[in-house]
Amino acid sequence: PAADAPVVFFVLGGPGAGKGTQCKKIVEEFGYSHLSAGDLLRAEREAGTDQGSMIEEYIKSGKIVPVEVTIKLLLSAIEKDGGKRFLIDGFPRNTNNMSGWQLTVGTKLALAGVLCYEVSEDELEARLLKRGETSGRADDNIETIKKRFNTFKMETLPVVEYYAHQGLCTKIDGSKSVDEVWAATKDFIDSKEA
Ligand code: UP5
Ligand code: MG
Repeated sequence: PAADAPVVFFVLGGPGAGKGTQCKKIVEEFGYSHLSAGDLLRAEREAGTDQGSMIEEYIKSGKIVPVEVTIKLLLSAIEKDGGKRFLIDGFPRNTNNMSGWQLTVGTKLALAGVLCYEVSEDELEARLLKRGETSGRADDNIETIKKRFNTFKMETLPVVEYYAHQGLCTKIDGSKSVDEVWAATKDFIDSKEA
């Protein structure tokens, strides 16, 4: 990447691992631009287009939306934002997502690291069911939660392991309190800013 290319951190972890919660805190403390792939897809779904109903089907069944759709949303959000430091939350979720990113973004943005929050399924399930009481999210129900876990294990964990092999992945215990997870997250970002 060019020396002035914007930097990107991917933020990964199972459904409900705290990706969004911690990204918000990074934004407050360090002023990064936060793009949640899931939030962008949920917003696009509201458009009420054919693509919107297609996205809804994928989200309700805990499956990964075709990469062309997600990348298009991410790239237009990156461009619109115009920032220099991005957190991309919940992407890439499979190897197809990774190659799509490589092909379309290539070296225009510099991948500076991958944060991965680790939390047990029991804890994730409890968090998501609790959130489901008020979130209105189409995927915060027990059937979809199980499917999301399956997709995470089969498709996203290999991505995490790939980055770990590259020495790019920092794993953080996400099962502790929000403040404790934040302390570890802040240390990580501090080390990158230094
Ligand atoms: N909470 C957070 N931290 C806590 C802590 N330390 N202790 C106790 N509670 C904690 O947190 C989840 C809940 O836990 C909240 O109630 C929070 O208060 C509490 P949150 O910060 O929202 O966790 P997050 O990891 O962001 O959970 P989220 O549900 O957003 O994760 P998913 O990965 O499931 O959702 P996402 O929005 O990324 O994707 C949804 C769907 O979109 C996918 O399943 C897929 O169908 C589709 N998608 C794609 O197809 N492609 C993509 O690239 C991205 C998404
Ligand atoms: Mg989220």
